[in-house]
Amino acid sequence: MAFEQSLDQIDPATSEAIDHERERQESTLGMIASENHVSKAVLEAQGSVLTNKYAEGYPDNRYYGGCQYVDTPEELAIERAKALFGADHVNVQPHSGTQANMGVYFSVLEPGDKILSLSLSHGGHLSHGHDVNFSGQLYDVQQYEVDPETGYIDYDALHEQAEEFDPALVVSGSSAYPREFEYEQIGEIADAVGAYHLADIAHVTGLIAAGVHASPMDHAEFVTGSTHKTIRAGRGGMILCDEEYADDVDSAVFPGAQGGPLMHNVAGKAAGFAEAQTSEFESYAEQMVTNAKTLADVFTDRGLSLVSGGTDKHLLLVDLRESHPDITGKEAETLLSDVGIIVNKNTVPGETRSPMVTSGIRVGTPALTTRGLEEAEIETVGELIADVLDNPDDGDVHDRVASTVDQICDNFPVYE
Ligand code: DSN
Repeated sequence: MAFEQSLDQIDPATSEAIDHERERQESTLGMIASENHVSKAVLEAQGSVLTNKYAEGYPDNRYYGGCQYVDTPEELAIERAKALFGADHVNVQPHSGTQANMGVYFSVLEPGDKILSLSLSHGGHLSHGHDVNFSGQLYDVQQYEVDPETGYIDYDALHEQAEEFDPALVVSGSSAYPREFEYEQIGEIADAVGAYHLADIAHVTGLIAAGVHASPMDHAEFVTGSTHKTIRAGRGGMILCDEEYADDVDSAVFPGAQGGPLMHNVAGKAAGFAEAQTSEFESYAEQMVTNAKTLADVFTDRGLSLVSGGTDKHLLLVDLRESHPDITGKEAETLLSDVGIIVNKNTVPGETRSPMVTSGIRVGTPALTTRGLEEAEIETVGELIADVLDNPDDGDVHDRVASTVDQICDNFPVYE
């Protein structure tokens, strides 16, 4: 009976693709800043029979029968997130960070309301009001930028802009800004203009959970995040907020923006949050940042230019225009991918190339740190990256780099 058959019997092509992807993850150095390797426990939860269950509603208040067991992981995910982030109320049902932002917008904004957020090419995110995203189409969005000289957000300039624009919501948070956000200052700016403050901590959930970065909870009415990046839990998003917004947020997520929650992912969030409560996770989060700072030092020594001159977190944004004007971000991504180092091309502040070409690369340490790489190995990886960029046409260099990448991957397996 087909129902009893394994994936490779039913669908060999898909089965093979999964095997290849597992092998690709083992045999390359994943340095995409938003990616990580989840534990076997999180994989088990996400691959469980919870995928079969519909559970519209919230614990103890569902629209369908048979929800007595799915309530447990959702309640645990909520309680653990409350403890990790110091939140009054948590919703763990958003399918992604973007869905979490949608939930906040739908809870307190009307179409046409004003949002002030960081520009995508200066490190922001599509769901913060880019015109190709629902957020830019539904709301009246103005964006702030980093200071062109320093690469840091200029909070005085942001305050002036907020006074002039008079937004209903100010968004802090980013996908490619290498510095810690000053949540307190942004909260004060939002208060001064009568706006809500949404802190989107998607990239730094793990750093905040571990206490490596300060929590925005006291300075923002809403905090959103994705749950599979630095925090390494089940894939998806979450919203944290004060109790007074709890009902509005919950209704905005379901039934406002979503239907049935993905209970297997909610269970993955519960499992990952349990891991994030351990001292081992604190060490992991500290090491992610140490590794990124180590990488920044190597890159700087090798003449690469970093937006803002370095990093406070798990990622670096390399601006290639000065050191390698003839290599685009797209070409750098391909050159590195060919030797087994996986990064993504990224726009940089003042970008003149298209987002599909770009002048920069974003490089992150979450996945390598999960594999166990520390400063010594990260220094090697940094030198390998610089070697490839400095010798884009030298096959001997590329062969040497690829062989060292193989050795590192063999020495630091993900699951085996
Ligand atoms: N795609 C994610 C990133 O790479 O930062 C954000 O959603």
